[in-house]
Amino acid sequence: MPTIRWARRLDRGRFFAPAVVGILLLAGCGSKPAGPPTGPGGTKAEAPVLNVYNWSDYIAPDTISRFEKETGIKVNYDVYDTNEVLETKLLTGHSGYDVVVPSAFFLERQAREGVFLPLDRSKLPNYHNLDEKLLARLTANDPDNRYGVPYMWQATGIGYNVDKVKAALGGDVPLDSWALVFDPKYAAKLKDCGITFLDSPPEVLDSAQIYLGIDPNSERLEDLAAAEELVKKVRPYVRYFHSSQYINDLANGEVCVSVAYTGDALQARDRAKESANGVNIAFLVPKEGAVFEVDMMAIPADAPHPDNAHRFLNYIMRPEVVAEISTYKKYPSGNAAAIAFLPPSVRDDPAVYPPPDVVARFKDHRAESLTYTRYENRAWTRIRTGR
Ligand code: N2P
Repeated sequence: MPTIRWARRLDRGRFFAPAVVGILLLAGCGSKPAGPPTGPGGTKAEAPVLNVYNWSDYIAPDTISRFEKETGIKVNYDVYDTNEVLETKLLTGHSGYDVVVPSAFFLERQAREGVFLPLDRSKLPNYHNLDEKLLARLTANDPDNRYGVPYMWQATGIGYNVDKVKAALGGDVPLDSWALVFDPKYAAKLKDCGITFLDSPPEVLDSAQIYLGIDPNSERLEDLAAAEELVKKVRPYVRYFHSSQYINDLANGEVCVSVAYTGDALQARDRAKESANGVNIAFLVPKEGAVFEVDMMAIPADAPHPDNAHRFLNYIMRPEVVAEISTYKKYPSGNAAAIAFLPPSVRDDPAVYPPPDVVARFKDHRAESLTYTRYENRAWTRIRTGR
């Protein structure tokens, strides 16, 4: 029963884990409620429900409904737009979610905290479709690829309105560099047409460190201070900090430069084209480099429906299913077999699948220690509040 209640809460987009724990305690079952009956093969039969928590703007329109139709499993689908929001829920526990999608460098430390269930590969026959080179690269974050299945990948770079930026900067246009947002000389000129930053400390501070030539994986406090100082200097020119609002705002010309995830900037490009509003959006991976991220589907250790979760992961690993997500959302997937299912307009778009010289500028990210993150969060609060 509690599972269904949780699902209803998720349906409404509101979810209060403490309230659920309270209900369980009041019912006199502090740990687990009596489980559902045992099914054939000795495994517990799960309720036909799946609670998915994914990034916003990160799935195709029919992905979920097709899974529901095929399996009879009802999916409660919730979204977030920062790793930080997801992490708070995962570290608190009892999130109620069956599938979550942290970036690999977040999954790395969450796994150390015991947050995830090891994947059961026997339930993932489509696993062989995944890109082996990417899987090997990911073992730095997820040894033996134990907990995560790569979903989509991207760089954190700059989405911009080509015409407005050129108009604001005149002939002096560094359209290949983080200087566009981190050099006050340029940021001041772009203030009026609108600069936005992601609302995530590592995304912005690591990008600032890359601009400064500092290793973004550094945990030295003087390196953090250097990034803080840099971002504070341009803070007066930043219109807002938000990690998804910029898609629409770039698309309709409300803002002109966003520190952005690749696919989100490209969605803005597509939305502008569809509405034929004359807005021309491009994405740049700065010459100094950019943080490379792979978002990983994983199953929380306390997921109420781990079998359904495996079925969902296996479904997403079908090449034609994930290719459709890449087609709609302009993110390359971690599925090598999916490439054959992409329309040429996506497969051959160098902004979606960047050429090797651009990929060479991607910087892998390792987990931060929780202590360093605390310092980083304090710096972020100082930046955001302007103190
Ligand atoms: C989707 C953003 C996903 C990329 N809107 C963040 N890792």
